[in-house]
Amino acid sequence: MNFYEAKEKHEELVKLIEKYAHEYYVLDNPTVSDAVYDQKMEELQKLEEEFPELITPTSPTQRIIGRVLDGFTKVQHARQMLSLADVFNEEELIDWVDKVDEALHAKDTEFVAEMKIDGLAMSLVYQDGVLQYAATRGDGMVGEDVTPNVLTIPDIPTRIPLKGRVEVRGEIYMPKQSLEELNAKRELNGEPLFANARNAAAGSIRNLDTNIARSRKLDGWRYYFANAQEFDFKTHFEAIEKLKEMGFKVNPEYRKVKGKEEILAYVKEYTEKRSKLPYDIDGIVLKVNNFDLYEELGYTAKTPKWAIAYKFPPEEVETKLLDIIYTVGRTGKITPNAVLEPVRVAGSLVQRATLHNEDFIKDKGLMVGDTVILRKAGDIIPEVVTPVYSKRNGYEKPYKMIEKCPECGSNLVKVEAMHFCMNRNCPSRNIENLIHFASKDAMDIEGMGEKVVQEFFDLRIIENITDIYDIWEHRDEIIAMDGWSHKSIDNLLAAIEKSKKNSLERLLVGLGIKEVGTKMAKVLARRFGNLDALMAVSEEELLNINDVGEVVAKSICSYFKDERNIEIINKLKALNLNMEYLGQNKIEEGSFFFNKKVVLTGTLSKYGRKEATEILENLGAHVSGSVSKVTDIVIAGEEAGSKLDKAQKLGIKVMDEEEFLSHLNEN
Ligand code: 0OW
Repeated sequence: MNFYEAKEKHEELVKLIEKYAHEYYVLDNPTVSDAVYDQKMEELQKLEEEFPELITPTSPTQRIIGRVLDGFTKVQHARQMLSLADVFNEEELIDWVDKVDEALHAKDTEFVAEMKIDGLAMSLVYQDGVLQYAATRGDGMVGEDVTPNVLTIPDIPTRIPLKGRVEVRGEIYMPKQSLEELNAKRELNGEPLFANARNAAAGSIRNLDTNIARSRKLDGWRYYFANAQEFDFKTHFEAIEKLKEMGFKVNPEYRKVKGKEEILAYVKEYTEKRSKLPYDIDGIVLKVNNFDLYEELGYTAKTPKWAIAYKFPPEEVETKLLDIIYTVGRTGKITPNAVLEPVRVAGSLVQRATLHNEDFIKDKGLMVGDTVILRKAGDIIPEVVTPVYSKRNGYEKPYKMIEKCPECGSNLVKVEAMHFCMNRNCPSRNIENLIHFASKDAMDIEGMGEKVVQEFFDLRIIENITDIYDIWEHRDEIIAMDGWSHKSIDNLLAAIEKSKKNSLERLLVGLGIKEVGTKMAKVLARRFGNLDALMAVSEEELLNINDVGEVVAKSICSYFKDERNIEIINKLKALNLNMEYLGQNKIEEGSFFFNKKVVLTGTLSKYGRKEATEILENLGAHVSGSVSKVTDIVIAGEEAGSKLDKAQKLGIKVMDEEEFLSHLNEN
C-alpha cells in the first residue's frame, strides 16, 4: 500500500472508530461489539506503525497512550471566551429579564434556560471536521492548550461532519461519583482531599501526566456554538440541536422559556432537582434565544448582555452542635471547632466547622447542644451561621472559653481576639510543626501527610522535626504496623532522604519562622544564598531588604537567637540537609539596581514588561507598579504615560531603555 492509499485508509478507520466511540459513549447505544472496535483500533495502530507520519495528536490511538507533558502551550482564542454576569436571587433575575425586554422594546423575550455546570470552561476548535485543539478559558483572550488531557475524555469527538472552522464552548466537569471515588482513594493515601468537583476537574485537566487526567474520569457538556451564525443558524436553540446532531454531548436539561412564570418555574424545578443530579451545578443560565438580538444587547468587557447566570443561594442545612473542641496551631494559637452531627451540605459530608475564636462564639450566642444553621460559604468552607433559637430546650450549655491549653495545661494568653498557648514545648505545637515541615509548601515529603505524622507522633517515633530523619531506625517496627508494607515504608524513607536536597527556601518555610512564608523564604534564600549567612545577619541589614519590615526582621532575628532552634539547625546540618539556595539567578549585590525601587513605564523594545521585571528582581531591585516619592528609578520606554510625568514632577531619576540596558551589560 502506498502513502496515499494508507492516508485514505487512515481517515476511513479514524472516522469509523470515532463513530463507534460516539455510539458507545454519547448515545450509549453501540452498534458493534467491543471485539470489532478493538480490531479496528488494532488495524489503525498497525497502519500508523507502518506510516508514522499519519499519526496526528487527535488520532484515536493517541487518546489511549499515557505521556507526561512538559507544559501547556498558550492559545489565543479567535473569539474572546466570555464569562457570565451573576444574579443571586429570583428578584434580581426577573429584574435582568425586564431589562432585556426594555432594551429590546419587547415583551416576553424568548430565552433558553440551561444548567450552570460547575466545572471549568473549555473551547474546542475544529477545522474541516478535525479537532485542532482544546483550550482553557484563561483570561478569556489567551488560554492553555490542554488537548492531550481533554482527549482522555472518551466522548469528546475529534471528528465532526461540518466543514470550515467550528468553535464550540462547553464545560469540563467531574461527576459527583468520580469525586467520591477520587477522594476516597486520596484519603487512603493520606493525600489532601479535593474540596469540590470544580477544583478536582481543574486540577486534573492541568495535570501534566495524561494517565492521571484519564484516571479522574472527567466528562463534559457543550453549551455554545460560538460561530453558529456563520452557518446561518438563527437561534441558540437550533445551534444546540445541531451540536447534538454533530456528535457533541449536550446537557439534556435545556429548554425554551419565556415570561416570569416559566422562568421561575424552571428555577424552582432545578433548585429541587439539584442534589439528585449526578453532576454539580451552581446555578441556572438564561440565554436570549434569537441570535439577531445579540448585537442589539451587546457586551461588557467580559460578559454578554444577552445571557445571565442565576446562582443558587448557598445551601443551608440544620444540624446539632454536639461539642466545641480546641486545636493548638503551630504558632500556639487556640482555635475552637464545632463538633457537628454529621450532615451533607453542598455535595459533601460535614462534621466539623471552625468557630474562629471566643468573640465569634459569643457574638452568635452559640451554646453546646444548640441546633444550628450550617452552610458552605463559596461552596467550600463550612460555616456555622446561627443557632435556631426556636429549637432550644433549656439543656443547652452556656459557652465559656477554656483557660488552659488542652494539650499541656499551661495558662492561655489572650492577644486581641485570639488565645495562645505560650509553651514552646507544647506537644500539640510539635505535631503542627511536624505536619507543616513535611507539607507541600515546605519540605514536600511525599506520603508524610497529617495522618502519618499523627501516627508516628503518638508512637513517639517522632517528637520534633529532626526525628523525621531518624525514622529509618524504626523501619522494622513500622513494617509491623497496620497499613504499612516494605514498599510503603521504603517509599516514605526515600521521600525523606530526597527532601535533604531541597533548596534553602523550602527549609526556611519548614522551620516555621513566624512571618516567613513561601514568598519571604524565597527572597531570603536568594538574597543570602545559605543558612549560615542568614543566621549571621543583623536586624538593620534585614530591614534594608525590600519587603522586609520591622515585624519580619524582629521575628527572624529572635528565631535564630533561640538556643533550641540553633540546636535543631545544627542537628539538621549533621544530618546533611542542604543549606544552600539552589535556585537560578542569585541576586548580585554589586548590581546598579540592587535594592533600588524601580518603576517600569511605556513599552521597551528588547524585553517585555514581565521579562524586564524578572531581570530587575533578579538583580535585587524592587519593581512596583506605581511611582511615589520612595521610587528610586523610573525606566521609561516608548509612549511612557502619566508615570513618567509624575516621576519628573517628583524629581525622580528617569532612564530610557538604552541606559537601562547599559547597566545590565555591567553585570
Ligand atoms: N457553566 C455553564 C455555562 C453555560 C457561555 C457562552 C456565552 C456566555 C457564556 O454551564 N451553560 N453557558 C455558558 O455560556 N457559560 C457557562 O459557563 C461560563 C463559562 C465561563 C464562566 C462560566 O463558567
